[in-house]
Amino acid sequence: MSEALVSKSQTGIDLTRISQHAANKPFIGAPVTAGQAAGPAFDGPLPAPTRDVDQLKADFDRAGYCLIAEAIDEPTRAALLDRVVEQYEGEREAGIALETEQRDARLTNLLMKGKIFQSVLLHPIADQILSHALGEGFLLSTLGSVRTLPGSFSQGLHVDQSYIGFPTPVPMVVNTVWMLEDFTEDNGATRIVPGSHRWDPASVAQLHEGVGLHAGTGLENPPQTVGAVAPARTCMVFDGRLLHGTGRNRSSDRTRTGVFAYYGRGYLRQFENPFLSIDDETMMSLDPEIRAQLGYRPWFFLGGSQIPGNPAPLDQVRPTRLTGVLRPRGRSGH
Ligand SMILES: O=C(O)CCC(=O)C(=O)O
Repeated sequence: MSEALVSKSQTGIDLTRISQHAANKPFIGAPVTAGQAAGPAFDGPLPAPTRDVDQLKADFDRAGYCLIAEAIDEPTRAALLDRVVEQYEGEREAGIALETEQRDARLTNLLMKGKIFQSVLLHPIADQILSHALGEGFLLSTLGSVRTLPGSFSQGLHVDQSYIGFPTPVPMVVNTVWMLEDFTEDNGATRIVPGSHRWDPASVAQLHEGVGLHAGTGLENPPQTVGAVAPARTCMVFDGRLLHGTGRNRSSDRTRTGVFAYYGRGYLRQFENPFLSIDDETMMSLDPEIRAQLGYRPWFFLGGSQIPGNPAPLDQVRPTRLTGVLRPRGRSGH
């Protein structure tokens, strides 16, 4: 991958030094300087896992994240973990595993890598938080996994929507983390800065100017962060403006595995282009509602088929009846 992905002039954020980082990670965000807090310390109790939807929405708004208790059942958790581990080993053996500065184990494009991954989508509670945060018609932007390994490094703090390049009064993207193992202080629980989604945009913009400092140096977890510590089967939902990053795994024998389903507003380009990343057979095997979340359903008049706002047929990968060149009888042309 070439050095510069996007220049500062295009985005307002200098991304020129994160090419390797960005190439290796499914959940892009410009890393920021981890040193000093750029906003007020979070005031109030940290969210605890719950299934109470009103509480979850309140936690999300207040702290920038919430924790859905027992979001998946045990057999699903075990099957997801098996598939992640097996797939990663397969990719490693094939010589195509992603190499990250953090030295953790990552997978992308999971809809292509097993039916089981559909089980973290269309979740009755998570989807309520997603529409609360992103409005109706949100899109699945990418589905991947991150497994920290004993000794793997912390990741640079970042916000998941930094490529947008300007502050937004509402989240443009939201990430969900499906914890397949306990997330602990020792094994690399995601580091977060509670309340940072509401920090003064100017301070956050300043932090973005700090792009360049990055993890992968064996640094300890950034000082102003807390670990998103929670038991396996919890789902953390967090605001795309929340500062966060993978934690350092300082255990000698524990891993920490999460599946990350990342969503954006219905009018925002997806991280992984599903029409280029998912083959036809897999696309047709998906629940139609998942296909709708991948972009088969228009968002108002955006993303329609042939006519603005016209939904694509859901019984085929691509519409087969497309109107091409037509002329009145008796007229010829080229
Ligand atoms: O692994 C984690 O806990 C966070 C992952 C993340 O933020 C990223 O890959 O951008």
